Order: sequence, then structure tokens, then C-alpha cells
Amino acid sequence: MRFDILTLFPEMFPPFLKGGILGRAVQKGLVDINLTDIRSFARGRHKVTDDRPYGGGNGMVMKPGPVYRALRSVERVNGRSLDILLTPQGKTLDQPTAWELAKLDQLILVCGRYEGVDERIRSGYIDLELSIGDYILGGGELGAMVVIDAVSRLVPGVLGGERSNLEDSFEEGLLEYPHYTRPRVFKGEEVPEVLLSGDHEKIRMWRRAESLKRTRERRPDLLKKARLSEEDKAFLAKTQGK
Ligand code: 9D3
Repeated sequence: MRFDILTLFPEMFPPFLKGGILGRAVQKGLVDINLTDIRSFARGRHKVTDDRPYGGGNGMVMKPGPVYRALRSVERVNGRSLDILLTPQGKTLDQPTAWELAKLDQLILVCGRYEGVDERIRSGYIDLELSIGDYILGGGELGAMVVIDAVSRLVPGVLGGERSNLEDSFEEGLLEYPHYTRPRVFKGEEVPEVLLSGDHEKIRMWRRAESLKRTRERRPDLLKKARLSEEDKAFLAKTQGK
């Protein structure tokens, strides 16, 4: 899968792209990431990329020309590609959207800065607008990193040795159960007995129960949408109000 990032701040990306699971996926050739500096498509001696808003008001707007020319310069792969604008006005990224994006061959991610991009870019050249949540960022760059992180780990082969994304309880719409590793006692706090029992069926049931309780307590909104078995529903009914 190929990602193209169009940004005024390309220097923000290399540390993120080199690290961790994503860095390994790039080395393996499973994902290809290309940076395009929008400023290099600006004209004139000063390479201006922003200007004052028509109609007045605070802040600056990204000029359409440099973004348009940067978009035109991006090499298109054979297959399906999508032009995405990162903006606080977009649809909030969620896991189903990440799965949809992972089916494509190329994502072109335009990072907005200042108050935003000239509307004629959005309306004429963008297929999808994405936000990463309801808080204010300085620009779309962190949003693009979040999209790349969430989507690339769904590309076949990227997770390799790590646990598969299919067994991730978040994929079923539940929060994870608590995790423990050595030592068995830490600052007087013991690991739950059941995890030391070696009884795999008992462990499975305990973990599922913890996931369900946690989701009910912290994210009741998720529980409403979750894929629940009859066993899950029976457990929740039995423990309601606890
Ligand atoms: C504080 C300025 N805001 C009201 C006048 C509007 C605004 C414009 C541009 C707020 C943030 C930004 C820059 N943010 C992004 O480009 C962005 C973003 C975000 O702020 N939150 C969540 N997801 C995203 S994706 C891109």
C-alpha cells in the first residue's frame, strides 16, 4: 500500500515513519510512504503558501495553487487511490473506516495548516475529509500519522509476529481485559490467581468477563454496538448493577 503525504512540515514525519511496526513494514516493502513538500510548489521568490481570507477575519488560509500543483505531482499507482484532507470538519476516524481505507492501493493525505485550505481544493479535488477527534490540533500532520498508523497495521503481513488484529477485542467493539506480566507480586499487588492456574477455559472466561465489565463501566456507548454472544449477554445480566 502506498501513502503520499502533502504537507508544509515534511520534517515532522521521518522519526514516526522509521519507528516500530511501521518502520519494519516500510523496510519489508509492504508499505511505501512518500512525502511531498507543498512549499516547493509555491511560486515566486518567497514561496508563499498562505494568504488573508476574503471577507476578512482572523488567521490565514492555505492558497489553492500550491496544494493543487502538489496533488498533480503525486504519482498515481495502478488501482484505487483516495485523496483525503485532514481537517477538524471531517468525519471522525474509526476502526470500520480504517478497514475500508486498508482495502485501497494508495492514500493521498493532504495536511491542512492555518485556518484551513481554500474551499475550492476541498470541493474540487478531495474525496474524503477526516478528523481524528474532537480537540484542536495545530494542523493535519498528526492526523495523517494517525491514519497511517491505524491503516497500515491492517495491511496483510504488517503485524507479522505480533498478535493478529483479528483477536483484538477492540475489533469486536469491546475494551481489552487487564494484562499482567512478571513479577508475580509487584509492590504487594498480586497477579489474579486464575491467570496462574493453567486452566485455559477458565482464563478465557475471566478475560471475557473483565472486558465486558470494563466496557460497561467506561464505554457504555461501545457496549450497545458490540457483537455479544449469548454467554456474554448472560454474564452482563447476571452482574448488572455491579
Ligand atoms: C482554532 C481555530 N479553529 C477555529 C477558528 C479552527 C481550526 C482550524 C484548523 C482548528 C484546528 C485547525 C487545525 N487542525 C487540523 O488541521 C486537523 C485536526 C484537528 O484540529 N483536530 C482533529 N483532527 C484534525 S485533522 C486536521
